[in-house]
Amino acid sequence: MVEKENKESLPEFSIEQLEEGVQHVNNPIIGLTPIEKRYLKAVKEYVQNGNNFYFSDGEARVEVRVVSDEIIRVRLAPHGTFLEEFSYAVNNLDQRVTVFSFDEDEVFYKVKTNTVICKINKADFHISFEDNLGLITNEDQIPMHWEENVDFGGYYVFCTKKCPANENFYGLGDKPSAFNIKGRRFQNWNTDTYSFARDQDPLYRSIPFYIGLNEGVAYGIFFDNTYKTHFDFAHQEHDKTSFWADGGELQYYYIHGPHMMDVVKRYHTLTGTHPMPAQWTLGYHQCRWSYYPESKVKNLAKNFRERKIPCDAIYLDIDYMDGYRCFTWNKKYFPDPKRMVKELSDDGFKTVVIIDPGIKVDDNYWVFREGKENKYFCRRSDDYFMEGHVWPGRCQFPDFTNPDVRTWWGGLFKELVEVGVAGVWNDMNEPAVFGSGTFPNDVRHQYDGHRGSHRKAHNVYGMQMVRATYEGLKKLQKNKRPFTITRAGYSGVQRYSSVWTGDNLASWDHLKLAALQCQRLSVSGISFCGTDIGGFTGEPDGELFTRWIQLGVFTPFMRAHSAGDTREREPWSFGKDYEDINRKFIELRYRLLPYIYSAFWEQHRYGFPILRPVVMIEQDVKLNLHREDEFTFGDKILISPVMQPGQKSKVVYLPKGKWYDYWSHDELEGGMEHTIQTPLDSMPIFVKAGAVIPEWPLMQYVGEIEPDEIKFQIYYSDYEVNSFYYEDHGDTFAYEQDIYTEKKFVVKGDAASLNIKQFSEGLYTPRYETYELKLIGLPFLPSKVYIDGKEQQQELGFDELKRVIIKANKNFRNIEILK
Ligand code: MIG
Repeated sequence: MVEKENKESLPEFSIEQLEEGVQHVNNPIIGLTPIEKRYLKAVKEYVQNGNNFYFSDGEARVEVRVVSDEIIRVRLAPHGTFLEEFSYAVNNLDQRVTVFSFDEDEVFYKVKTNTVICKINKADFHISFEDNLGLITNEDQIPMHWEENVDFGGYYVFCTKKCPANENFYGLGDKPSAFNIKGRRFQNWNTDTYSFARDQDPLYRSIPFYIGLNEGVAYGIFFDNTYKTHFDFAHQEHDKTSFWADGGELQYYYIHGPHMMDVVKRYHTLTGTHPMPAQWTLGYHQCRWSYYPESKVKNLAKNFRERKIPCDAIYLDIDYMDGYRCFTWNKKYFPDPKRMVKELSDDGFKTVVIIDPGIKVDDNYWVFREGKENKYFCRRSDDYFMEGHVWPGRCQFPDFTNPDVRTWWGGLFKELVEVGVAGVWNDMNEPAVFGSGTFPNDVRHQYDGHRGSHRKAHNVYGMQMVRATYEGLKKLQKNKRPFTITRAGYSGVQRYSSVWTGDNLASWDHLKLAALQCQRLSVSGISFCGTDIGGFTGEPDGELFTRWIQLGVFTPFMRAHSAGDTREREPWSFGKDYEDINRKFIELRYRLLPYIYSAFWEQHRYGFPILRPVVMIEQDVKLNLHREDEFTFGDKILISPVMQPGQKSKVVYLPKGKWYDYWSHDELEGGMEHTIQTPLDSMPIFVKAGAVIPEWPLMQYVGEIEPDEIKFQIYYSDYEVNSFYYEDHGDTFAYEQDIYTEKKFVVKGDAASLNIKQFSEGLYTPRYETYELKLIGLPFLPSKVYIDGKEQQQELGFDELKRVIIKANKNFRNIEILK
């Protein structure tokens, strides 16, 4: 909880100092010892080995690896020897490379693919990247450099790039700062930051990946280094961008664009995407620190059902455990957990429980004994156990970077799974320790056989914990999709878990930060994210809570949570008026679930981020570079949450094209701003013309009703638009064996007709037979409808919302609607 200055962090170098060559720096650890900063010198030779190219200045070597047509990796070995190939983040280094070639002229060596040329300047070892038309997208300002670390061994490693005047930057995970991060400096060191403030840095996660956007052309840099990393985006000097680390290898991936979307998709090809979540995990979740005893939990469940507010999951925070011992139950509060979980489940509620990494030092506690006997707990450099105080008192901590420990940990969930627990919430895994903040640097880790101190393992500790949890649940739950949430993480954590943004605050500024952080996480590879709706600490009033619920509908993970010392915080806690609006919006979430689920498929399968800030949609529009209110969920629904008290109206920018107001169906022209009325029971939501939006009938929880019909809202467009719709079993891994259906709709109209085509792919057969199609925005009253060539005898007329409703078989291929 306590924010602690990390002693080994470097003093702020001016980049001038870095440029002068050998430096004498006041190192905070060892006093005034002179430390030499070394730079790459002129290139003397090169060697090729397959898709790896090695350049040497006589001593230091640089590897340039062609990973794919659009991704090139650069590594530096100060004395010629590279570290062993290993990454927790990258799970697909051997991608398809079609053609690459090597070339040299007087000035440069050139490694070329179909789309990128990596140039190495022979005289000064500057590395640059350009596209196949010769446009330089990214180039070194000074050669890569390093500084020996006499205390720990290894090097501090540095890379400094040019920053053109009009370049802007995005990404970097969960930073609670303006969306465009130009002019800022950040570091990555996972930190428990209770009640964090705007611009506080670092927070809980380390995602050393950013997107540069200059004059409409984007590229990405993924600095795959688990040590404390630092990024300076033209903060210290307006024309330079630097990134550096306190250890490890200078190893980064250049990811070509030119669209931000391409960059993010390609980043996903390296680090993976989130597996398909179980459908229920996309419903509304209710959490609090803590709901206990059992009667309280049951009463909560009863309230949801009686008040008819949909809800899928109830969380048990740390008080369900016996003295905060993981994998135990407090039998006074929960005498028969299996029965309770079953009763909740009969009523449509999943039970999710919290787990912390700290294991109580207690020889009468089986988890501690097993960990001790098997030597699974972390140790200090002199072999003492790493001990620290957390909720249970004195604790030791499993070394999750050891694969045996991960297997053991995964198996510990056996009883919880037998009890019927449906999901596991991984907290405190930065790791957090009371007092000191986290582990000391000398703690040793197995690091999957690559060994390292806590300096190297700190930022991946939480990711490896949730990985162990995920993999354990996957085994124990047979073919069911595990549900995990984590607070800490490193790049690639999306393969194992969803993420919440940690201990935020009940304030209007934090509502803005929530929208910002979720957009940023989404473009940084972590789409399945959400915030504590209402704010963890402090007291929201009804208005703030309701506006947060509205934003929550459009965050991929939707959970209300609150600290133990706050007043009750359920959708009905602020009186009937608020309750009604909260219900209306939670119902909207449930109706949109098939659309939301389809967006998850696009993320899982193709690497499209779920939330897309407008700059990602129109990166060449100047004003978009700093916009942070408007974003889309998937590619068809745009929202602009209301984030100020008492706001009656809001100016909203819509990207080019035609849009419809979700509520009124009014048509709006994009490429401009509109003033939208924002009474509390509404929020600005827009749908792209041509969109086909699937909707479920209203349910109180996922699976309550097996729909006998799917409704689609079809928004008229006079240009062609594609939409995707995905279906599968909703809770198994059968989709990995192609048991799913991916549908594509193509919509195009003109003044007197509308054509809808459907294409279908995959092996899944849903139970329902028909579609109800609601046609919105038709510029004519139809008189004839043909489905697959047959004229239909359906009544055609506008309803009160100017819609025409028709029915069709789910397998239709072509619908013609004529004036
Ligand atoms: O030291 O488990 O961020 O969501 O409710 C606090 C109690 C520990 C921090 C989490 C919060 C959770 C709380 N936890």
